[in-house]
Amino acid sequence: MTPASAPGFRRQSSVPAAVIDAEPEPIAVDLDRTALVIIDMQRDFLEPGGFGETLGNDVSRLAAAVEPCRAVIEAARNRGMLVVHTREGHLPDLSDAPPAKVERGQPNLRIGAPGPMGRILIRGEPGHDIIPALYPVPGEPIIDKPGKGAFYATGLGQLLADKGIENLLVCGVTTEVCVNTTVREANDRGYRCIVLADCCASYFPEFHAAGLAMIKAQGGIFGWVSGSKPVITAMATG
Ligand code: C5J
Repeated sequence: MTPASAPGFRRQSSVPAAVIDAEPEPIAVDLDRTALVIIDMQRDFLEPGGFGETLGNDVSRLAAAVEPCRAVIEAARNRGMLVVHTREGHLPDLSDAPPAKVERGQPNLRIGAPGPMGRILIRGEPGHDIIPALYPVPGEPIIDKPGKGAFYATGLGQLLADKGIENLLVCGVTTEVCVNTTVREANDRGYRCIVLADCCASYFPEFHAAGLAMIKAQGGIFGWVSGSKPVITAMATG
């Protein structure tokens, strides 16, 4: 990318409205320029019979994030904050799925194979959709993404630019895969990313912990780590 086509970096608006308790240190943000991004809270990852389980994972490990996500989404809606949902998945003909991604594991358990909730990780199938407890309300954008990061091959960057967003509150699954990838993409694009620890989850508790530790290490190398309660408090008062 040439400098002329590089994105314009967002500067913090002059009067940050709220301070969110976070690690490695509290962060002041203008909540009017902040979006809540819920990553891949899909049936394929959270429910038995989906992609997560076909990979051999214990999907019950992701359940802990559902109620904190629900509470933060409710607070964001009450405040009028932009809430964006993402879904990982592919077109029915797999034309957007790299063979290197598809050709892993047993053929009957791969992306596109039939499963109890339809074809695994395919757009339009029941398993691809967001779990009922966190279902978007009309008007909330849903970003369908073929990759792990929410910016790659999607309209997310344009959507956020159009809305004047500078900061992202990031929730979802899994902490070390799609949450981490999205935060790294967003950080490079100039967004302040605050990851809500209890609103994220992994099939591997040690990867959840490491995924959060990586973000906040070295003075917050990719972003900040907070939780649902400090963020809800900030939304109510900021
Ligand atoms: C994975 C995701 N883990 N949403 N996807 O394959 O993290």
